Amino acid sequence: MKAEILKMLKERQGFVSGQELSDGLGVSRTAVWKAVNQLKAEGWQIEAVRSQGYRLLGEADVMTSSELATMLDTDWLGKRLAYYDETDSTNVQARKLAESGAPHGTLVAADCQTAGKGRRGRSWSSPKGTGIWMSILLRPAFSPVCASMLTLVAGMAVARGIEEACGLHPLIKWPNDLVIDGKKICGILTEMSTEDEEIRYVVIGIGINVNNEEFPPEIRDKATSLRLELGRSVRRSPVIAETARAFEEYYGIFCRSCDMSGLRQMYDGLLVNRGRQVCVLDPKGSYEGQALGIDDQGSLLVEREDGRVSHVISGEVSVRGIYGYV
Ligand code: BTX
Repeated sequence: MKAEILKMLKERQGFVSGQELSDGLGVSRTAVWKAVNQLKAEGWQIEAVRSQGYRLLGEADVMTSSELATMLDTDWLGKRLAYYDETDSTNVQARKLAESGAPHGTLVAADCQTAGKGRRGRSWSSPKGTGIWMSILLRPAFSPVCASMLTLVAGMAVARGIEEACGLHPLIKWPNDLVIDGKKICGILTEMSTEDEEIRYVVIGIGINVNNEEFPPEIRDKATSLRLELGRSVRRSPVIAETARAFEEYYGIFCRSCDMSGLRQMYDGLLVNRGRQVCVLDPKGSYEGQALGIDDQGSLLVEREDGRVSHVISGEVSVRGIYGYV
């Protein structure tokens, strides 16, 4: 009911009477009053005037399940929503939900993570009230070998979501980071559970720095946030909503061929490494070359000095810029 009240208040510039809300929702005026009080407690500024009703005063950056539910304009992503004020890791929670039968498209989001995960045992800084820490649960029918490409699909969706929601243009550092001005704004962690060569589920974890004003010393030089780039705060739920919408679109294109062929050109246009000298840190021997773009399987194409082109597979190696992180 909170989500519906919020929607009605947002749609109206002025006051909505308690009677109108209670008639529209088929509940008592006391129930409306209680729900409005809960919304206020969540941080919404709602004015209540005895003879006129309720009016939304400002758009706060509150992230609650009712706020997210009103913002999401998707066909299947986020129809089931799990929201936590605080949790260890949304990927961990999404995996638990998957194990207990949660459906394809379940979206898990948190205001704060106490044990946010990066790749290979690294941690992800996820302080309260600052960022988007969310995971998408998928139950695809395609083969497990295709799953790593979902990281690339998600990266494109986040780039578009940020652009639509606040006008910034992040680029992708292959395969799983988004950067603005050479600094990391987003990281993506894709995890999968398989059985008998089939995918049971995939969890795509997305961390976006939104309103962080500072970072822990060890990442201060290489991390940034939308707020630091724009010089103003940004509401998180529209970024989530735009990202979810873009993800649905790109995932649909991906599923037609189960490879990057339909998205490759767009991906290459977002690739920060493209045309740059990179160092490929391969356990079998590091080498340098020029990043050309990706192939249909999502591998990074790197042209070496002797003209040979290597297809770098994500997960096996790291790619660094010659003069720094990108
Ligand atoms: P990664 O292993 O590529 O990056 C992790 C590294 O990035 C860390 O070792 C640190 O140097 C740096 N780092 C840590 N926190 C931040 C931050 N907030 N901003 C910029 N740099 C940072 C990238 O792993 C994948 C991260 C996925 C995070 C999401 S959040 C929702 C979901 N739940 C979860 O536990 N993880 C994912």
